[in-house]
Amino acid sequence: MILLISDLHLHEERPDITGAFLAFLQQQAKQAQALYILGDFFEVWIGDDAMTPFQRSIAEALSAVAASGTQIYLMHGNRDFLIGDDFCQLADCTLLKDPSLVQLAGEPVLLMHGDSLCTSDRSYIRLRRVLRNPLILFILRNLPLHKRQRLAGDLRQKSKTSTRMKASDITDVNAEEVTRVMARYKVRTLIHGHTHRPAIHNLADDKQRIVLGDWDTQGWYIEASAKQLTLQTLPFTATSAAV
Ligand code: LP5
Repeated sequence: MILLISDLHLHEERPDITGAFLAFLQQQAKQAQALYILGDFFEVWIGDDAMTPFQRSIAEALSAVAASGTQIYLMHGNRDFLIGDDFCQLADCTLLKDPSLVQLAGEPVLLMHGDSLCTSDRSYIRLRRVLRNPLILFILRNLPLHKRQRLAGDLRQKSKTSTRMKASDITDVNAEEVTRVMARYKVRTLIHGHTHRPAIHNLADDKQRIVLGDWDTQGWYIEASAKQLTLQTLPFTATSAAV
């Protein structure tokens, strides 16, 4: 069995989410062959050199699960694209490119964070292009810590203000972009997060787009068995239920 999660937005101020995730690691992930984390695992990440004790403890929890035999794969999200090799070494996980093709439930499945599919959100796509430019990434990684903290805070603030003004269809994925990407990678199934709109969308030609939900009042994960993919919820109290 393989598990996929996205958008936990882990941070110290949400011990309920952290607790649910640590329980998920013990109760579900330890039994899995692999765990895929599709971005925005942390609320914000400003560099491995700025890792807090809280973030370090999460890396150690992942590493303990990896030691029990579960392969852990991590994809960047729009909040934590500065996660680098030091974190991955500590967590014993492999950084996954966005997009990545993997074999799940007997077929090739495309995994993405999902932000790059939101092509109607022009100002975000422009910002993404700037922030993911290798030269800008190099500069950001080498800024003094206090400057990175201030920049991340400013960006969050601008993003909150700007997102409130955007129509709901602007911040969702663009249907044409989904069709284009799925055709390019020749897949019947696409899995992503980012939009916080968990659902299974049945598309033309027997294709499907499965959207993982963010962890807020409950958790979301996909369980991939040898034959099928199921989207499941995880109540923050105890056991999980299929939807
Ligand atoms: O995050 P979320 O889901 O709330 O909103 C996203 C888009 N916003 C973002 C920005 C992040 O929230 C902030 C990331 C901060 C931390 C990362 C580290 C940063 C590095 C700095 C330190 C080293 O991704 C939001 C989308 C929304 O998803 C839905 O898809 O709409 O996009 C925006 O709101 C962006 C605005 O539209 C444009 C804001 C312009 C800001 C211009 C500042 C330029 C600074 C350039 C710096 C080099």
